[in-house]
Amino acid sequence: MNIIDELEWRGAINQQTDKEGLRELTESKSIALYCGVDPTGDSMHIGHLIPFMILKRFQLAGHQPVALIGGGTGSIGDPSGRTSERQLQTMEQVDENAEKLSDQMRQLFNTGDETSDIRLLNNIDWLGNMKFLDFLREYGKEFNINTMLAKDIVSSRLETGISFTEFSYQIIQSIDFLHLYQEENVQLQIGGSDQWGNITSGLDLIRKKEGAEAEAYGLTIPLLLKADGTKFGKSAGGAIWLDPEKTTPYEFYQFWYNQDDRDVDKYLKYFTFLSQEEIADLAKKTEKEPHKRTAQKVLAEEMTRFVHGQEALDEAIQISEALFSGNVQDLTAEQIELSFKDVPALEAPRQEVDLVSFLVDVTEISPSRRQAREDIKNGAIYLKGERVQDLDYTVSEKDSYEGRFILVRRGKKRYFMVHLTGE
Ligand code: 485
Repeated sequence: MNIIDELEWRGAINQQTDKEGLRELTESKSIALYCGVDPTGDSMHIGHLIPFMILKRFQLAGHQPVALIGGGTGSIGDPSGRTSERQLQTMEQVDENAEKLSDQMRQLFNTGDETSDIRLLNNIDWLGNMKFLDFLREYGKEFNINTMLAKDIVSSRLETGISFTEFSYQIIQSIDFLHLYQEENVQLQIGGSDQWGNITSGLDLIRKKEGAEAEAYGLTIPLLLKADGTKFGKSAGGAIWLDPEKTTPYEFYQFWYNQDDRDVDKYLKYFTFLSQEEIADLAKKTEKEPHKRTAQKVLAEEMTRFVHGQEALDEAIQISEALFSGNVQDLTAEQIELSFKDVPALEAPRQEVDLVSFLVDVTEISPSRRQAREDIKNGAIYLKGERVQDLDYTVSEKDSYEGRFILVRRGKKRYFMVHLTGE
C-alpha cells in the first residue's frame, strides 16, 4: 500500500498541500522528509512521538527521514498554540535540552544500521551564525507582512500582543525548510496540525527562491481527541513523558492499558506498527470480549516496548500482574515505590508493636480497635501481600521492604505505605 494511503487508513492525516502530487511523488521515488521539535524542555512526551513515528513509517516504506532538533528555533520559541509570550530560555538551557532530546531521538529511532537510521540535524548549525542584515536582505524581503499577520498563530495574538521576536518565528522555520530543500533534498515537512502555518510559510519561501515548479509538500497530523472529548496524552498527573525518570515504564504501560474501549482501535492504528489484519482482529476482540482488554494489552505492550525496550516492558507487566493478583511479596522495594506513588504515605517508628495498635494508634489505618479486630478476623488485612489473621501478631521490621517501609492492604484494594522512621 502507498504510504499516503496507509497514513490515511491510520487516521494520521489532517491537511496536505497537494494530495495527488505527494502520492505520485512518493510512489515514483524515495524522498527525503523532515519533522522538527524545539528543545523547550528536557524530554519529549507522547504528543511529540506521533510525527516521529510517522517519519519511521516513511522510512519503512523506503524514504529518508530527517529529525530536526531546533537548537536555533528553540532559543526563540514557537508562538503556535500559545496565548501569551514565552519567557526566553538561556542558550545554555537550550543546548542542554537539545542534547537530551537528541539522545532520546537516537535511542528511539536508531536501528544500528546506518543506512536505515533517521538522520539527526540541529538548526543551530545554520541559524546560529546568520547575520542580522543577511536575514533581512535574503529572507525578510520575501515575507509579506499581511500574509504573516493572517496566520492563525499571529492573528490570535494581536489582541494580547506578540513581540517582533515571536512574530519572526515563522520566518526562521521557513529558512529551515528552504535550507533542507537545497542542501538535503528534503521535499516534505510534517508536523502536528498547529504547524500548518509554519509549514506553508516555508513552502512559499521555497517557491520564491527556487521557482514556482519547486516540488515541495507539507502534511499535518490531526490532534487526537478521546471519546470523552478531552485532549489525548494527559493523565491526571500531567503529560506522559518518554523520559523514564519522569514517567516510569510501569506508569507508561498503565497509561496505555487504561484506554477506553471506544478509543483503543484508533490508537492501535495511529501509534503501532501492527498490520491492518492484526488490528482488525483486535477490534473484534474488543467487541466480543471487552472485559479481557486484549487490545489495550497489545497497545500497552507495543508502546512500552517501542519506547522503553523489552526488559522495561517485562518489568511493567510483572508489576501490573503482581498488583492485580495482590502478590506484592514478589516485588522489590523499588518496584513497590514505583507502583504505589499515589497511595497514602504514612510514617511509623521502627519498633515492635501488636497489629491492632499498629493499625489504630500508630498509623490510623483503622478507625477503632473494634474495627481493626474485625478486619483482621475477616482476613481483610495484608502485610507485604500476605493475609494476617492472628490478632496477636507482632508487626516489626521483618514485615517491611528492605527495612524501609511496610505495605499494608486493607480490604480489596486500599493500600497504605508506612515508612519506618528512626534507626
Ligand atoms: O524547522 C523546524 C524548526 C522547529 C520546529 C519545526 C520545524 C518545531 C515546531 N515549530 C514546534 O514548535 N513544534 C512543537 C514542539 O517542538 O514542541 C510540536 C508541535 C506538534 C508536533 C511536535 O512538535 O506543536 O504539533 O509537530 C513534533
